[in-house]
Amino acid sequence: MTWDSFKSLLHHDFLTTFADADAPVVLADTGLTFYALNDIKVPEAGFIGQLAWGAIGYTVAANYGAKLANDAAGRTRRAVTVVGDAAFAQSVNALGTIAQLGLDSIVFVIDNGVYAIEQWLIDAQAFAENAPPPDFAPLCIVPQGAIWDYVQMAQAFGGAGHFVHTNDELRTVLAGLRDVPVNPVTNRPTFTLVAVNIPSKNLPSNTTWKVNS
Ligand SMILES: Cc1ncc(C[n+]2csc(CCOP(=O)(O)OP(=O)(O)O)c2C)c(N)n1
Ligand SMILES: [Mg+2]
Repeated sequence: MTWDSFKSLLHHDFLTTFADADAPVVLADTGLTFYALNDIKVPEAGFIGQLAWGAIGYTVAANYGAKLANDAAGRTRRAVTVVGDAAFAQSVNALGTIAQLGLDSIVFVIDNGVYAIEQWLIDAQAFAENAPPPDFAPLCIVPQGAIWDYVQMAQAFGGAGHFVHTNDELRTVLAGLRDVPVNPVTNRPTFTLVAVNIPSKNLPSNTTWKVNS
């Protein structure tokens, strides 16, 4: 899988299956997630991203803020977060609140094992195919992804979880996202977490200009 294939499948196999009036709101966290998604085509008021503060991890909690605001305005729109693995590690507990509130949110965690945007900023050459080792600065490694079990974590917080490693697996999960899981305790809708494995060295095509070929 690549950032570009993820974006393409998310767009064509899920987002465009909605009418404009009930189109999901996409929240792109700070990191490569923002750069990968900042040219995605969405209906009006369908995208949240912010680089003013640039804090990582806000889109897990902002997910239910966006959902509740739309509900209050009488609009039925799902909130879809796309968040990097390091950013997600800052705010994972917000999943519990989404389950408690009974919301049908979706959270894609991009499991690339690195603070990719930091490496891209300090030395983008590490992303080149023939870059000499060490590939990434030690500070850019995200340990959580290797330790955490995203599927069990989703279940523990009261939602449903998937882990996809290929485009076909992602297609299958996207096709099932319309079936909102129900939490057995609250008997209400709950979130779906989808961990998406993308190689550390992969970049969205709109960021590769910084890597000398
Ligand atoms: C609260 C906070 N802590 C640290 C940073 C610095 N920072 C910016 S991007 C980033 C790494 C993001 O990594 P990840 O979420 O895995 O995204 P990727 O670029 O790998 O997709 C860090 C640590 C920040 N912006 N905000
Ligand atoms: Mg990352």
